Amino acid sequence: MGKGWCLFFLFWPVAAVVSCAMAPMVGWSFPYDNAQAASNLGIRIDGLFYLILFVTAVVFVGTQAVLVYALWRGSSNRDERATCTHGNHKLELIWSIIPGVILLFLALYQMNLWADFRIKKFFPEAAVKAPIAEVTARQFEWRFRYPAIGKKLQPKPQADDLYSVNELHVPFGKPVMIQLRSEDVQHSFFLPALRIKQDALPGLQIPVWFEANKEGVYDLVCAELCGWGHYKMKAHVIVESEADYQNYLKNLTQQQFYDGLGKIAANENDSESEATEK
Ligand SMILES: [Cu+2]
Repeated sequence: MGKGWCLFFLFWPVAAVVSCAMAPMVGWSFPYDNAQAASNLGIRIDGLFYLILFVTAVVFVGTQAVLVYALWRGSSNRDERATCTHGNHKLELIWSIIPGVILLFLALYQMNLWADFRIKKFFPEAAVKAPIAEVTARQFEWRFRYPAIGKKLQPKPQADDLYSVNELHVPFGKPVMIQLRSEDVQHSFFLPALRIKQDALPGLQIPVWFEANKEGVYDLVCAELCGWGHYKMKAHVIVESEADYQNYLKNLTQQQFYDGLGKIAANENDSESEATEK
């Protein structure tokens, strides 16, 4: 093999490392221009991601360096011949034990985060006691059912529940929980900016909690190929102050229970009260 080929095989790993290092600068990394995750849990998940990226990067660079070295040495001295070896016990042990130890470390290291994210026992108590909404995924939209102001979300729909489609409002700076359902096929509730992702399965009600740490409008998408209109399941989560959130619920209540005669009815009451005053 000529030196040209050595350079060719050197070029690709170098290009991979350089493009990876540049990714955050050109917006190829995390969503929203590589902004920090919009939830505290998301920031911890990013930390785990960077740790795994670091470990895999070290292994990748190390193995590629050895490969290029072997190619270069082989192409430099035509008299030197490689020897064929088989079943090197020592090597087998080294490359089994080292990855095993690394994987075991990662498995143990992420357990707390996994528990906080997925196991209901570890969810913040306030969020578990008062889920803010039931989220129902269906072909092809997201439906949200909030309890009436001052009431708790019930498993079955209530007459005074509030509804919205493709727009979920939540207050920021406090943990909130939703009950996730699917009306038909398997969907997946994905908030990229908050690093929250949970499958929605027919017949199950799955609790999902998150705590948004920044106000903003974030994408809510379906991360499961759920049918021809899968791409349409693009909704928004509006993270706002507690006051704005309460206002939203009030407006929703007014809109939803407006019978189309509200103003006339109010005028009638006025004239009646005027009549009684006279
Ligand atoms: Cu879907």
